[in-house]
Amino acid sequence: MSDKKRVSHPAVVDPFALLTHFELEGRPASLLPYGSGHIHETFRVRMRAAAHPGYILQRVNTRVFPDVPRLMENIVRVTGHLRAKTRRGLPVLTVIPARDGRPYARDGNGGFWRCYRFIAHREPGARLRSRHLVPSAGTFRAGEAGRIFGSFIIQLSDLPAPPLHETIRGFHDIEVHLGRFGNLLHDDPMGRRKGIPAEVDFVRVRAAAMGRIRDLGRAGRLPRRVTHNDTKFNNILFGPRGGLCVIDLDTVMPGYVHYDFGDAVRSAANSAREDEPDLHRVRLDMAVFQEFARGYLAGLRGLLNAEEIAHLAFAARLMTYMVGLRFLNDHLDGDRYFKVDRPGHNLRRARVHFRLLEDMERRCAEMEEFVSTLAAGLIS
Ligand code: ADP
Ligand code: GN1
Ligand code: MG
Repeated sequence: MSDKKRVSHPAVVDPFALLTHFELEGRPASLLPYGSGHIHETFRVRMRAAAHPGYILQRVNTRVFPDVPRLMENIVRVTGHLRAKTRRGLPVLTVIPARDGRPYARDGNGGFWRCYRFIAHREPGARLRSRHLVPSAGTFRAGEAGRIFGSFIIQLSDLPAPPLHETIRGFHDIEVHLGRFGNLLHDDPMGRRKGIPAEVDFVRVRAAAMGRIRDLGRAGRLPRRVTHNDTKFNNILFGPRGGLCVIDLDTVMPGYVHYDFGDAVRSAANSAREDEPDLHRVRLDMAVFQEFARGYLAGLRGLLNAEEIAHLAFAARLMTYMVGLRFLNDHLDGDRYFKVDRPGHNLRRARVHFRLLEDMERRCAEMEEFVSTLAAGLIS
């Protein structure tokens, strides 16, 4: 191999050493991998002064977020705005700047790191603490989550111009994901297509119906708002008395409320884990769906118009389909996007979502009716 072609092995980056780049209060004591997010490498930093809550250090996934300066520009703007709007005593995600003033630091390998103040919160019970798990919400927490995600839209509804950067292009554009699916089936880079004939049919027979939000949006019938776009249930932190705050602000950008509503329902109202091995356990938890919807509309305080409300129940089906499809695409593509623990992990997640969608389809009249009755003010 010529010198030109030789790839030098990057030095292993020591996350603890990275901490010296940031303006920390006091001296760090330890650092351990933390949380169950699918995207970034996340560490919890504890300080020598035990009373200090510590920090979250993240190596940003640049395959998913290629433009970190713009990503962090969004997050600084959004957290600044939220801070001004949030009730005293409630936490807001806080970016810790690097010593050079930027909201991120670089390592010797070109990697991007960022640091947040650690927000003390109540973790799910020990039974639920395994990696990659999204615990089903329970009705109280579902209502809280709805209220918090709803208020989040209100709080950001007067974010001053300019518009936020689009951090992932076409993130919730179903045509983008279906297009990718077609390409992956054609190229079949891992030879996995033959193992998923039922899933291919499942995706295809529903594809046309899933364009509804996109089409309404294009026709100018849905307002674009600043939305969170990753309203997975574990992106809300809870304290002993209820919800504390929204985290994971990487995808806050213009979108439709349907994406937030639907993504939250598919994660909170799944009676089983996102990667549940026993598909018989996967069903829609209707009580959780209802409490989430109730909280969401209460949090939004009448902001949504009739057209938006009319498609909320559908949005739960759309996002269950879309997230399932994204997992399936990643399975076909060799598991390059979502973190996985084992071979077939993404396929398992896709199957769980497709099963959940089937249950939503069976019960869609009940879901639709609940939302319209709720919106009509007949349910307090
Ligand atoms: P990902 O995009 O990989 O999901 P997140 O930003 O959601 O990354 O962080 C992963 C996990 O780290 C969260 O689910 C949460 O458990 C924890 N976490 C993130 N930020 C904070 C914070 N500021 N305080 C406490 N825990 C946090
Ligand atoms: C990812 O980042 P995290 O783990 O909260 C993903 C979401 C998916 C979710 C599926 C930026 O969420 O879109 O719905 O996994 N985030 C990104 O669990 O792709
Ligand atoms: Mg997350």
